[in-house]
Amino acid sequence: MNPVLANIAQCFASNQKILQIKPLGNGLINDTYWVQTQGDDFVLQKINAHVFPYPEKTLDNLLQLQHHLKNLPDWAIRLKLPEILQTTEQHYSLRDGENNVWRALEFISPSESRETLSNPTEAAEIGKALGHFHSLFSDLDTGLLFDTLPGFHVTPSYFQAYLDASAQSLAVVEDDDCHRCQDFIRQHQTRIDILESASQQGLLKTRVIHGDPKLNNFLFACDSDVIISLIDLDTVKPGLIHYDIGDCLRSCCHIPDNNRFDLQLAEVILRHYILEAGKMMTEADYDYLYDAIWLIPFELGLRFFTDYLQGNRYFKISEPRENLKRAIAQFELCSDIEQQKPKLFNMVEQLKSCSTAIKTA
Ligand code: GN1
Ligand code: MG
Repeated sequence: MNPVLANIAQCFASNQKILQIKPLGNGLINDTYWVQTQGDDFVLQKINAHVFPYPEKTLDNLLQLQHHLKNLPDWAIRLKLPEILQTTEQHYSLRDGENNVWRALEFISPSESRETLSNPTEAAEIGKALGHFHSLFSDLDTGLLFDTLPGFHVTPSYFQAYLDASAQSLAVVEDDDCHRCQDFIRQHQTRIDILESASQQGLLKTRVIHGDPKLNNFLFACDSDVIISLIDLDTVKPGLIHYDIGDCLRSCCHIPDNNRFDLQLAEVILRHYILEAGKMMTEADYDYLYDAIWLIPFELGLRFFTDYLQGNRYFKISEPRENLKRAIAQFELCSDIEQQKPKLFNMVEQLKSCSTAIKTA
């Protein structure tokens, strides 16, 4: 066991003996560990301060969410959010000698995360869980949440960062793969501000969002299709539900072997999302669904590509071209979404009319 890590973990472990510390998950930003103790296990994380400029604020936001849930009856809550553990000195986080911020969270167990969806029942659960999350916090004042990551999912800001990076001397030599990415970005640049301009025009409402509802952030009960938790709450903040819907679908419906978009799964996820959260959705919310489904993978591709050009400072990598490959995969996914645009439009129209029928029944 790494003695430095063990020392930090012990600060959150009360008097429980620590048995083992293992890396947990495959997050690209924070360092996450599973701490096994003689008592309850917990999750230990070093928050990436280059990404989250005020790491402790992520905990303030989580406390706000927990507080909000305490005012709701138990039967109304179907998702468990992890509790924050305190240090022996009753702090929610600690700074180590190198000024890194560490925090510990409840290990929600028994549970499991999944990397691919294997059946429509799981997809339905994903849609329900995201809709339930949005509904649970739909009456939480967004002003109570700190913006832990300014500019997150604001695609025009990422585009500006890309232009700035491109104007400076690059950390890499441009090759054909780079040119493909650059061409793709150039061809689509007029669509970059679609969600932000709708938001600025007051067409889309700012609500409490998760920010990163990718498939492996939903925890399933073991050997079951039931979702019991939605984790990784650092990016919970005011934003558009479209960011979450787009992010959830780009992660759940991405077929990695060929970078195609699984329309059937998307339909199931969206239908169940709407069954849960449709009551808070407006006509305009439906009108921008296709744009969100296209834009969020485009944005992620742009973020990966910019990071590659800048020498991989943001996302963790295991080989130098990984961010370039990730960018190409996202852009190919976007192309497939574009190909399926008429079908996606039809699907949204049908979902909209079903939900109107339910609302007026
Ligand atoms: C990052 O660290 P992780 O994997 O939870 C990123 C998300 C991306 C995701 C892509 C704060 O999340 O926006 O969608 O990688 N989080 C942040 O895998 O930038
Ligand atoms: Mg995350």
